[in-house]
Amino acid sequence: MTTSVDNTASAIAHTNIALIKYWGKANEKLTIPYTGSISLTLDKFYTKTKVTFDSQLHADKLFVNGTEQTNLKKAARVLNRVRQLADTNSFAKIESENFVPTSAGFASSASAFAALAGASAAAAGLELDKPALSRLARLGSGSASRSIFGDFVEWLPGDNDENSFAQPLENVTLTDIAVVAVKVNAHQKTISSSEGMKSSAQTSPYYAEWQNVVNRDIVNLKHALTTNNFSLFGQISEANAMRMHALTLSSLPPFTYFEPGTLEVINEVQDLRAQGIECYYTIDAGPNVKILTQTANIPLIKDQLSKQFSPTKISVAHPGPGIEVIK
Ligand code: 2P0
Repeated sequence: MTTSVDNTASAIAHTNIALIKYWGKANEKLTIPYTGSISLTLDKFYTKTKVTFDSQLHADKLFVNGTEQTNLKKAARVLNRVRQLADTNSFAKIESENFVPTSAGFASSASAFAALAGASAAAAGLELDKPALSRLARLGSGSASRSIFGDFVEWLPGDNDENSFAQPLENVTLTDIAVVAVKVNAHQKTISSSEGMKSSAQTSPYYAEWQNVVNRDIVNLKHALTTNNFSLFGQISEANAMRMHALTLSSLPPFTYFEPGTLEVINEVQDLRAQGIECYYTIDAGPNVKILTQTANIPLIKDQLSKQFSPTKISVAHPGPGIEVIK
C-alpha cells in the first residue's frame, strides 16, 4: 500500500573541493566511481534547499534561485529513491538557493544534491544516518556524497549502492588550510563533468594507470593530513589535479577545461613559490583555479594576484561544516 505525505523540511550543505579527484564511473546509473576520492568541505559556499512533498502535485517542481528548471533528471534520481524508501507516491516542490558567489567559480552540484538529499529525506519522514544520506546524495551527483560531511572527507568507491559512500577522515592534524579561489574569465563549459569523465575512462590510454595513481595518492595524502605536513599535502593535491587533466588531454577526441587564464594563475602560483610563499593549485572540470595555502599567506597571495586579476574574481574559503537539516 502506498501512502501520501504532506511535509516540508530544509537543509543546508556546503560545497567541497576535491584534492584527490573523482573522474570516472564504473556504474553510471548508481554513480559508483572507479576510484575513491578525498575532498575538503568549504565554509563560504553553500546551498539551502527546501523540499515539500504535496499529494496535490502532478509532477516534481524545481526552482533554483527562484527560477523554475526544466531538467529534473538528476533531482528525480534522489526523489525517486526517497519515495521508494518512504513508500509514497507524492511529488515534491524543491526550492533551492545557491550561496555560491559568481566570483568564486565553484560548481554548485555537490552542495545542491547534498542539500536535496537531506531535505527530501527529512520531508518524507525518513530518519537516515549520514552514510545513508551520502548514498542518497551520490545518486544526484558523485561529488555530493562528500558534502554530507565537514572538513576532510573520503568517498569510499565501493562496488554497489550499499558500500559506495563518503565518511570523514580521522586523525587529521593539518588544520590550517585556506583556499584562495580565482575565477578565470570563462566561456560556457561545453563538456560536462559526466561527459568528460566518461570519455576519459573509455578512451584515454592512461586510464588504467590513473586508478593506480589515485590509490597511491589517497594513501600519501592521508599520511600528509595525519602528520600535519602541508608541503606534502600541497604537492600531492597539485599533482593529482594535473594527472586528472592529463586524462582529458589524452582522450579521443582530446579536450581540456583549461583556458589561457588558467595557465596565468598556475604561473603566479609557481612565482609565489619561488618567492618562498608556500601555495599549490588545484583545478576541477572548468577553467577556475583554487590555490591551497595556509592562513598567514593569504594577504601575500592576494597582493600578487591583484596585479593581474580584479579583486572581484578572488575569494577565500576555509574548512566548512557538514550538512544541517532543519525540520
Ligand atoms: C571531483 N569533479 O572529485 C571531480 C573532480 C570535477 C573534477 O566530481 O557526473 O558533478 O554528477 O557525478 O560530481 C564534478 O562532477 O559529476 C566532480 P557527476 P560531479 O569533485
